[in-house]
Amino acid sequence: MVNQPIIMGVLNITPDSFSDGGLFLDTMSAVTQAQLMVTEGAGIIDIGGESSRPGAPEVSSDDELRRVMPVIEALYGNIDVPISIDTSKPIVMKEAFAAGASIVNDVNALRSEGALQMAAELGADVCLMHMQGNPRTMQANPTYDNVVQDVKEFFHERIAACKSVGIQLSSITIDPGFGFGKNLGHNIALLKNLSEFHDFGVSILAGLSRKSMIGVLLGDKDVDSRLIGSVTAALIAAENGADIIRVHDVSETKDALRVWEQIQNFRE
Ligand code: 7PJ
Repeated sequence: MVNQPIIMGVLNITPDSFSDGGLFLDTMSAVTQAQLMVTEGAGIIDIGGESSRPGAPEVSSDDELRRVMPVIEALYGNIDVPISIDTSKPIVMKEAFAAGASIVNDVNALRSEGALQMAAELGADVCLMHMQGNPRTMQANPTYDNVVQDVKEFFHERIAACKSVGIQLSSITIDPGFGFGKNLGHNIALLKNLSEFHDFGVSILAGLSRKSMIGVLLGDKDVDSRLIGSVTAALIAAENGADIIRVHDVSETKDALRVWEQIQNFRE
């Protein structure tokens, strides 16, 4: 029996996120959106206050906290799925956990000053995402010897770092970081070889939803026209062993995964 991956529903609380920017600034609409995603089948809600799209400006911890804290406080106790905080900053991790978050989703894989120690101190489940460079510059000229091997080496080092502070394998998820310092060929190689990341004995997360690689594969479709492409990519990630899939469009992705799971498990 295979189980369908868990859906992580994206809730961006930023004025400049590339797809739903500005829409959820209001706390109540963010809460409503999160509750809707849970009803539709999300098993985790991922809350982020720092856009990490290519070229995005840095956000201060004060601004990040101002964005995410009211939403976490309003959500905690009102949804029955874990809340993850999409941040690289230790202070944001700490405050978010005090308000009820239980997962750290860090696009910087706990490499920021103090982040590793904070995640350990909080007893957090962590998602370590691979990124080459930083969001300001990462898409300029991403370069790898062998993208799959290079990203695996990165996880080898980051998982060892987690173990050194007492974070156990069962608390770790890794994510190749589609679009984070990768060209189209890099992204496709990582998706086709996703199952290789199971070598580490940890869960795998894939985030492909509405990303520019989907737009490119569709002949430069803009972000509002990437739904079916995104669901297709989610299915391929499921087929290749993803345990968690991070998406904006929960209900549509859930339908695809339900069909996939039943077909996988059918025995003649
Ligand atoms: C990802 C993320 C991703 C993880 C963002 C967007 C850009 N966290 N945060 N994986 N992407 N773990 O929502 O497309 O791919 S921000």
